[in-house]
Amino acid sequence: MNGACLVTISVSHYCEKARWALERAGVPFEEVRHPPVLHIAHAWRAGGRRTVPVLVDEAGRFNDSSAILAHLDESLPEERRLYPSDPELRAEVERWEDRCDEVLGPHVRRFAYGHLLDHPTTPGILSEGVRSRSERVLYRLAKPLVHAMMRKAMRINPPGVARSEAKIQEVFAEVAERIAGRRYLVGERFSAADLSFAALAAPLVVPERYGTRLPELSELPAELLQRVEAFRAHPAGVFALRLYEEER
Ligand SMILES: N[C@@H](CCC(=O)N[C@@H](CS)C(=O)NCC(=O)O)C(=O)O
Repeated sequence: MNGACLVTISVSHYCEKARWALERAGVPFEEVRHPPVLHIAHAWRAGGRRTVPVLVDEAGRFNDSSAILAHLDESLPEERRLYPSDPELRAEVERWEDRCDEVLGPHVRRFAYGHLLDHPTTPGILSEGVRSRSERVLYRLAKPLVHAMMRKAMRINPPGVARSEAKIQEVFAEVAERIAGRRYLVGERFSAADLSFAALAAPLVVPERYGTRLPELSELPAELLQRVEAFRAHPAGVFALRLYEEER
């Protein structure tokens, strides 16, 4: 194998988490992007389950963003690692990472797609950087079906989107409380907790350095723009934007 391969849906914030960690670790890799739904066969083939990101490298196959971060950390010198060597601090980092992966991530995704799935910028963003011409064509032709499948799988409907917004507010409040008077979520330096929070919150605050194209603020529908502006002004949103400025 020549180097590492990251299988993604390019705009996915879990894929952004893995991409950020790979770039930060200085590991050369090739990103192979697929449109949603059409990604499933590739995710199964590469990682044995339907979700992306999947990293395939000489050491094996890693089919979860946290497993990818932990794997990359093993080959980094102590001072560049995302997980502290102190077991208690590490457990704390992993608790924040799990909270972001299991609660923030799915709710941000449903909230964002709830507002944007029918938006004119979405087809371009979901096929951004997809190399396979046949996949691009297939996505374009099957778009109504693909989007209907996404709606069903993520239960994207108005009450669901409202519940997701409330859950996001809950996690943002926890993060704001935690970072009051501190620079990072855990300990004195940037960790997997911070990276996970920033990457998984990114679609809400639209950082300039997101690793692939997000809609411009000026393109957002008014109702969503109003919420994005509020998230960007929230202490947890300010924290995510600072992490992107300083660490991405
Ligand atoms: N816990 C997983 C979650 C990954 C995940 O949910 N990926 C989404 C992309 S945002 C996905 O592949 N969804 C497509 C599907 O479930 O078919 C991780 O951290 O990697």
